Amino acid sequence: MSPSPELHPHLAAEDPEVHALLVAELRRQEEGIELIASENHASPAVIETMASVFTNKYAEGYPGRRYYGGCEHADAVEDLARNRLKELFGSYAANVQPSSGSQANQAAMLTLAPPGSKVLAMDLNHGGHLSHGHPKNLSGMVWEFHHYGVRREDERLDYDALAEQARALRPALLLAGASAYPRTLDFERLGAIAREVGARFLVDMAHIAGLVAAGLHPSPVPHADLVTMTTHKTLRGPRGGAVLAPKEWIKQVNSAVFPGMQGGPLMHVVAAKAVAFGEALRPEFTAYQERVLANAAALAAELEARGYRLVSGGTDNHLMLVDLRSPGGPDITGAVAEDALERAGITVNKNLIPFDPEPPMRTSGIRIGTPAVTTRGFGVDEMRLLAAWMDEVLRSPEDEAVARRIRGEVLELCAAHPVYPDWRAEWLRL
Ligand code: DSN
Repeated sequence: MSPSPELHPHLAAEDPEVHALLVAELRRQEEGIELIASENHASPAVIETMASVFTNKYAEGYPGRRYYGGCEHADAVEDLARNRLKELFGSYAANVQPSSGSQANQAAMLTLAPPGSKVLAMDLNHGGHLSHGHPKNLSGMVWEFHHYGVRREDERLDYDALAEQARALRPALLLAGASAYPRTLDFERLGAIAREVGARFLVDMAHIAGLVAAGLHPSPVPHADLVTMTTHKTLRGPRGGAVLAPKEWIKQVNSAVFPGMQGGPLMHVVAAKAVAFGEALRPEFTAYQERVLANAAALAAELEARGYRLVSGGTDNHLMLVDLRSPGGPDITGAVAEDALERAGITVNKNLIPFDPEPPMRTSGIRIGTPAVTTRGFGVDEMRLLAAWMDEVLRSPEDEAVARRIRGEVLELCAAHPVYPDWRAEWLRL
């Protein structure tokens, strides 16, 4: 049956080409299992808010001090977003305008470290992030980055070695936060190291913001000068960034975001951030984050029971890194695994593991996260199924019959756990 145009009638009439792509993407998300650790499914309310007339509004400046007229509703919605975010994390102040996590990071770094100064951050090859000083990222061009990593023996951060490195380097800024580190970060210890060497301390909590909001990961707010985040990962809001600041830094942060980094904020996204932060303040959000953790622990245990080695021996948070090349595993690259799982309807990303001999486009590992599948209602029973399916595909990555059979099972499971039940029924007519 062809898709119904009812939910986007104007788009369907005006631009059937884009409408078809939108429908195809909805179908891909509905009918596939999303295990990319940095992705999630935002609520219909968040998505509706993004598709709104706030996109038309220029609002350079901040509430009460704009460079354009007609900002009264933009002011009100940005105030709502800021106040909800402050309440969520117990922060003195917040800036909700960064369009991405990278821009939030750049604004925070501009605030805390003069261009050209030394910054000590986690190595991308050990789970850090591109915007933490990769030479081809703006951060690596503007600041002098040095990197710390995990210990070879247990693949965990070595805080003593990090402290030694910081004492020798005397950086202007210590930056903590990761996109592929499955263990709890000790922000108290990291803050103490920064203070000891006279560095400012910035935490990028993009991946774990939802867990921190729910009180399930220690908060960096008491220990850091500034905290940045994205709003679309565990926090389950619209795609974007934000900065938390104490009284002493907020003026500089605001001017680093605008005019430092950006012009007019994306007001439709700021409004959607207000909606998402409102959702995160409800008790159901804490229960959701508890299930994210329970699912990650269950999936990790199931994979280990099937012979897979997990980097650092498991997970404390929403993600795990699977080493596919170690004894007991399928001995394939991350790239082969990503492709094979995709054909079976399971989406993951290939990921370097610490000390990986493979290049980033091949890798020895995959990263798996549970935020999105938990949003659609998967629980521990579904984690058992998932581990069994993944194991079968990964051990026969070229076998099209296996991929086809498991694709069928994935479709059935997804139909039992729709992401957007109304849209699925009315729009896809599934
Ligand atoms: N690239 C994102 C991730 O997948 O972790 C972080 O920005």
